[in-house]
Amino acid sequence: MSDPGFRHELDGRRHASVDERWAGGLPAQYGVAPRVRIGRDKWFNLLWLILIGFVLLIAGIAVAKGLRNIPAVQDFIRAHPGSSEPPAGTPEGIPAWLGWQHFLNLFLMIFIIRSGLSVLADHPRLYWTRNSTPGSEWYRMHKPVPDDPTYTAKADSISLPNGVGLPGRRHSIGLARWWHLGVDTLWLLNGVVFYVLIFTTGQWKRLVPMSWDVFPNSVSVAIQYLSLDWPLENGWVNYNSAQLIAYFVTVFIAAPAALVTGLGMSPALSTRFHRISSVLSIQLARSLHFLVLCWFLMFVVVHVTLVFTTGALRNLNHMYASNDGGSWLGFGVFAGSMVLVTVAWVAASPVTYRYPRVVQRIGFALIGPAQRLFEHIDSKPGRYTDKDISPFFWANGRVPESAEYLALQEGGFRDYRLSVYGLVDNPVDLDLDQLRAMANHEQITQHFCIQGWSGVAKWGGVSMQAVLDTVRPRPEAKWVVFYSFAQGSEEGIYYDVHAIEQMSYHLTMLALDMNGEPLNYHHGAPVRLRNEAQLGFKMVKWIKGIEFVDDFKDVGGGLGGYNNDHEFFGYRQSI
Ligand SMILES: Nc1nc2c(c(=O)[nH]1)N[C@H]1C(S)=C(S)[C@@H](COP(=O)(O)O)O[C@H]1N2
Ligand SMILES: [Mo]
Repeated sequence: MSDPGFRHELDGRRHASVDERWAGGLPAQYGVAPRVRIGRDKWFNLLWLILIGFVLLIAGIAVAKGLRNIPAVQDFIRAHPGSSEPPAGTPEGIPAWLGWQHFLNLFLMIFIIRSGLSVLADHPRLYWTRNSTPGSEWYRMHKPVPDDPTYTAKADSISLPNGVGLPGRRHSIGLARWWHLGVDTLWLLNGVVFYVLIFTTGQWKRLVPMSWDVFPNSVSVAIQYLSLDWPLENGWVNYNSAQLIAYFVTVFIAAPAALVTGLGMSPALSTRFHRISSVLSIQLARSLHFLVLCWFLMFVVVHVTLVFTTGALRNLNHMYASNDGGSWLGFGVFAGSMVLVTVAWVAASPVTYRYPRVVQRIGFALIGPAQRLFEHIDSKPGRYTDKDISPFFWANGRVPESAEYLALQEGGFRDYRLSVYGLVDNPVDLDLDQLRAMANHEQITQHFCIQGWSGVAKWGGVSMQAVLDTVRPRPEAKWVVFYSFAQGSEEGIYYDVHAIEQMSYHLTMLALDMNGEPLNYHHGAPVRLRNEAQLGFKMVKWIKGIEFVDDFKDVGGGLGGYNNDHEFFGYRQSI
């Protein structure tokens, strides 16, 4: 075949660090204070909550103090002093393993929360439905979306300061995700060990409410705390009812909900398990995931405040020295652990910028097995119908500007040829008429961008299986490379590599039409890929060539895609 291929148009470099010039050297773009939509188009700035919360606290204290002068309330508090009797056989005290797990949990959650905020900042809007229509979000921390068809989802991402986000900079979603998903696996592991140990040692009895009187008791605790006349506590033996409910919700509701809502954003799982994904859409999952974060943040603030105001030394001895004494030992251990936390907190961003490939490798070692596993799940057709098609579909990426492409576009793509070559028995150059003459394949599916937005569209064109049947890949062909007319964010053309296994999936196709019209310029004219088991960045737009290879280490930077070479993404992105 005469075609020399497209590899020479790729950028052969791969980035090893993040500096000022990285990702086109785009300046940081900061968003606005978080706000929530009220009604149609009024926005409430959440910073007001600090003031409102303070006022409510003062008012609550006044009310509670008043209540305690009422004889009926005094009777109520006498009848419900604040805690239920612990069930028989409840162990006393906090064992050392629990202290260790508590610390590990706290330590890991810092990085999960920071990187999670960075992920959110990449599409700083939350929606209740799977359509990510500008203006329909219930939460945003960015200005309204401008009415401009060339505005991309990438341009809409914002930066977070280094110490807040992880890594904190614009377009570093790849690194944010390695942190988030990698540390998640450690956190889940810690959680599994915790579950096993609490159920084998009976410690669970201290965390699970066993009688209905936790409710009146927790009301009583709230009145006592708010009236600033606090009950006598003995957390070594038994938690008060409000504490019990808070711990129960955190351990048995919030933590599992974080996992379930996290997995609800996976393209591979969502396109396979329709029953679940029709209820838990990616955007609902994302919104709930955010609310779980809000719970954890609220919990941390109240928990830490109360630890320090209700007998700090004794409380710290419980969790950090497993004893019930009043010495400074627990405080010492706690202070030492905080030094570790501070060093890790401060170092995380600069270390990530200096050694992004190390972060990527560790992240992949941790979450890679799950990503590989989910990749083997063939997507299931038939989830969506015409009425599900999203009214708005974000566009992303850098449009093609080469003379080569513009000339083809000028001629209505009459001279367009799709070269399919490499390790195949029958390499072909297909024009659009030939592609359209192949069996028509149509699907209505949901797109999952790595940034977090989604949209449903109807795609028409050719199933990848039909292309395989035409070119007949050789047994050595393991990977399929898709080359674009468009440049990536920096040097070289955009490309991405897919496992050959996924090319035969039900929902893998070359799309020529979107929602019944030929693809437009922004969405990838004349041909783009759809592989619904993967995230959006793998679906190359403006395709000019497809090459079958046995290995991708000699393609571009060798990491399996433009974003992997340049922005530290991964090549398996089923989650
Ligand atoms: N050539 C090329 N293809 C690309 C991109 C790109 O930057 N260049 N961006 C990807 C990303 S990140 C996404 S989310 C989808 C967006 O497709 P859409 O613009 O049709 O929504 O295209 C993918 N394909
Ligand atoms: Mo994307």
